[in-house]
Amino acid sequence: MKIYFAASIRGGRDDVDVYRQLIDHLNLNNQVLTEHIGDYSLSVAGQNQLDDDYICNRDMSWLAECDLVVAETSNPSLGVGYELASAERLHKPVIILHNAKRSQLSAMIAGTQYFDHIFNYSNIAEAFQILDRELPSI
Ligand code: 6IA
Repeated sequence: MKIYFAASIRGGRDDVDVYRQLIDHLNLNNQVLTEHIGDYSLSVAGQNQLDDDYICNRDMSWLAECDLVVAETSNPSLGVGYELASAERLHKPVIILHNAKRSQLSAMIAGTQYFDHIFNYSNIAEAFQILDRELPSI
């Protein structure tokens, strides 16, 4: 299965270690199209020379191609919110992982009926368990 993993970049990179572990876990039996989200060297400051049009078009074409979107939403991100709304428009299955100890999920996501696979987790082992339980039924 091709998975579009979405998580914060310019919204803040505090959770990059969690993103890396989730991507590695998903990649065991799937293909994550957006592996760069877990790249430690991808800093907020290092983003400025990149062509935003190119990034946005490439990501939207990956989103159209994927079989599933997995979003880690604990660090609020405008880009992830846009990707989630785009996933709904494209009728893509979506799994949202949120660590409630870190933040409260936006009402615009929690209150959208399309997003009916929202899971709170408190540690990485729990997040792996949720993915292993949910992915086979996608
Ligand atoms: O608003 P944010 O930057 O936090 O939005 C993050 C989301 O937008 C992620 O889920 C990504 O899919 C997408 N995104 C934002 N910036 C990039 C990006 N920058 N590359 C790919 N997707 C991005 C350049 C990185 C590259 C040179 C390795």
